[in-house]
Amino acid sequence: FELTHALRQANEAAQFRLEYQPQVRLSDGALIGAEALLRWRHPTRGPISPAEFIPLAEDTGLIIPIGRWVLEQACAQAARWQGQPGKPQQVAVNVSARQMRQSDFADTVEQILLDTGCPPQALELEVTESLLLEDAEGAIELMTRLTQRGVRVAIDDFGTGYSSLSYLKRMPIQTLKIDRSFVSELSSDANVAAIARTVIVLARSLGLDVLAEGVETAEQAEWLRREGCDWAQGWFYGRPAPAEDFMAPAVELP
Ligand code: G
Ligand code: G
Ligand code: MN
Ligand code: NA
Repeated sequence: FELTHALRQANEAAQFRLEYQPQVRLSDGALIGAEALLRWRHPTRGPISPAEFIPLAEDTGLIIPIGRWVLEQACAQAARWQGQPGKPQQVAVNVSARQMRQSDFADTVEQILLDTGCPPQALELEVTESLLLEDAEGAIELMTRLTQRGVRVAIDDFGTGYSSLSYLKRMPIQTLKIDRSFVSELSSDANVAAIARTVIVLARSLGLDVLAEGVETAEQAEWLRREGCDWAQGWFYGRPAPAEDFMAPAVELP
């Protein structure tokens, strides 16, 4: 089995699907959006994790057509969900640094929004800290253009990369996503809890929304809500699912 060869054919052979994972407001459990996650099922090898094929797609440049397909699908889905009760009104899409460094990335996003009828406010782009560090000026320019359109930008996996706090105040971003490695150790490691608490305070001080990833238990959700975290995502609320199976999590009354 040759992964690069298989990956090259995957898009044309319609082996990709998107799944959507709910994101909720911690104060009342209301659905606020969903993250689109790419899934690849190979006819003989079965499901292959993005953790395995995204790095390869980045190295080979295949992430450009694949990432474009993901944006088109996610925006089309967000447009279909607009105004539907119980459906996400905002969709978050992971974009890799290589994609965003394409000189026509902003044009591509704007064209896809037009073609699909997706309101810019319904799209959030999840970028990683590495993008910001590699070419800070370019990233600021790009994100300024997109956010002026109304597209939201989130920093994904916050705290796991080479964070530079000085960039944060210059970056036109709206959301920090606390990496799930912090959430999973909240109750077992006091230092991790201190870091998570500090990220929440940092985000709020900068006027950013903060979302905790990988929330699996009611205890984690309650701790995060108490500490002032705005939003959460994780198996406690729902697993990633195809759009047609998407179910809003049952609202938890406090
Ligand atoms: O849940 P999951 O195993 O799908 O995610 C594994 C990793 O793959 C995560 O880091 C996630 O950000 C990344 N990923 C999932 N979908 C996409 C996508 O469409 N584009 C990019 N660039 N990364 C993705
Ligand atoms: O890096 P990114 O945040 O885009 O990755 C999302 C990844 O996290 C996906 O692989 C998704 O399946 C996974 N994920 C989502 N919710 C949970 C959770 O509650 N627990 C764990 N362990 N993984 C989760
Ligand atoms: Mn993500
Ligand atoms: Na993440």
